[in-house]
Amino acid sequence: MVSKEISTVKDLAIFGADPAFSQYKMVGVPNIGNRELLFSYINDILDRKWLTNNGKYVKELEEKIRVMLGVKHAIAVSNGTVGLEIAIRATGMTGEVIVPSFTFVATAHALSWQGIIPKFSDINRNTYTLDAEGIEKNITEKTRGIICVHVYGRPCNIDQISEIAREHNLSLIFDAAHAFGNSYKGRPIGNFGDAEIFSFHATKFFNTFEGGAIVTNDDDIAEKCEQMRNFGLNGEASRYLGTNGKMNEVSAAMGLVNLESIDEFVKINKRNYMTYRHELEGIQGIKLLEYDEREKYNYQYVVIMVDENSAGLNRDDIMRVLNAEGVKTKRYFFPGVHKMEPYKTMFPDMYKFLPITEMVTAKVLALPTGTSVNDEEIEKISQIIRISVAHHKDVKAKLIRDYTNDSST
Ligand code: T4K
Repeated sequence: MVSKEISTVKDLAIFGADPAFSQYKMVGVPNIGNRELLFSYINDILDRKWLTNNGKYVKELEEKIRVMLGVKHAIAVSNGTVGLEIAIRATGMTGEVIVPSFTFVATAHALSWQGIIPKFSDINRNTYTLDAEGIEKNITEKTRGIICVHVYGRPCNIDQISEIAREHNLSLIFDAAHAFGNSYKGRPIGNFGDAEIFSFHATKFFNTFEGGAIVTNDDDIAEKCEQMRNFGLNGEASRYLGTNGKMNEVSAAMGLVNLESIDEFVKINKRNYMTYRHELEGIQGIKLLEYDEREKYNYQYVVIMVDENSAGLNRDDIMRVLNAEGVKTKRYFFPGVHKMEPYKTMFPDMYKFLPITEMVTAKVLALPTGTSVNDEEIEKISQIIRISVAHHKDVKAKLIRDYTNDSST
């Protein structure tokens, strides 16, 4: 519910006015498709008494994903992180693997969890994905692979990076956690590298509660991934070291239900994005992340870059102003993974080699989108940002006063 009008700086909640939203508007609120259909599937699952271990719903979901993406193999898993871990092992990554630090921490943890050292490489200043030249510079005799992340669903420089991987004989995985349904040069994401991994976590625009998928066009990798997600079993005996990465039937049912609404979710996300674009236009120092109109996108992340020099406020100031209004933004991604443990201790000087990551992590802010926000609410959120920037001196002074008072109590 949007209540108050915001036309002057005194209308902002940080100055004591009522918050714009009585219930929090949040990033990552799940999109939920046809409930009746989901309940009927769950009843069927309960009647059939087959709850997990490659059941009917999992197989059906895998087949639908496979066809949708035009890939040879889609392997449903319990979550994107386990999907990464399995793919890392199945593609033979060991030693050191090049990754971005500008990503969700799971990308690096999936390597470290199995004793592989993540070698952080900087991102490109325009795309925020791994910089191809930087990758080349970071390759050493210990490097066995590259994991690139399609951050916010915007594809990496896939052609150039695939070429580098080929030249240096490195395994290549794309962390496509954000890029389900997106394309690169007109071809669906999922068709590149040795394997790509999706996350179907609740906060993703397409969710299976928890879940994910490994997709690949390589028969050998697919077979390994399938068996590794099931303890490495091939029949009764294990053939590989494996884990339990199976998706359960209820998650798969949720996936099938949400697949039916996926076009609707994208339509809503895109409309939200366009509304933000219109409403945020011309605000000094606020730049909306752009998507290349020639490609397909799910538009699940609406991200602004806050340039303090022009806006007079930094990203955290905007976050605090919005928070006071009942808008919970997310700093995707802050801090850089190199500043989190165990990496901070392992590589204390890493920040010196990641100047673009340092700059970008200080500026990005994800705003609420998806089926739980409407145009009027987006207009309100944008208006809060506009008024704050227009009166940045007053806002900054108030935030500093509040901060000083908070710290002294
Ligand atoms: N690679 C990349 C690049 C990723 O972004 C991710 C996951 C992975 C790999 C690993 O995939 P998974 O193993 O997760 O499948 C969230 C998600 O937990 C995580 O899946 C996601 N990336 C990451 C970007 O976002 P947090 O720590 O921000 O989650 P949390 O609990 O703060 O929730 C985020 C927002 O969503 C809040 O505003 C609350 C809202 N929310 C959340 C849940 C769970 C809801 O409204 N309803 C819900 O059910 O990590």
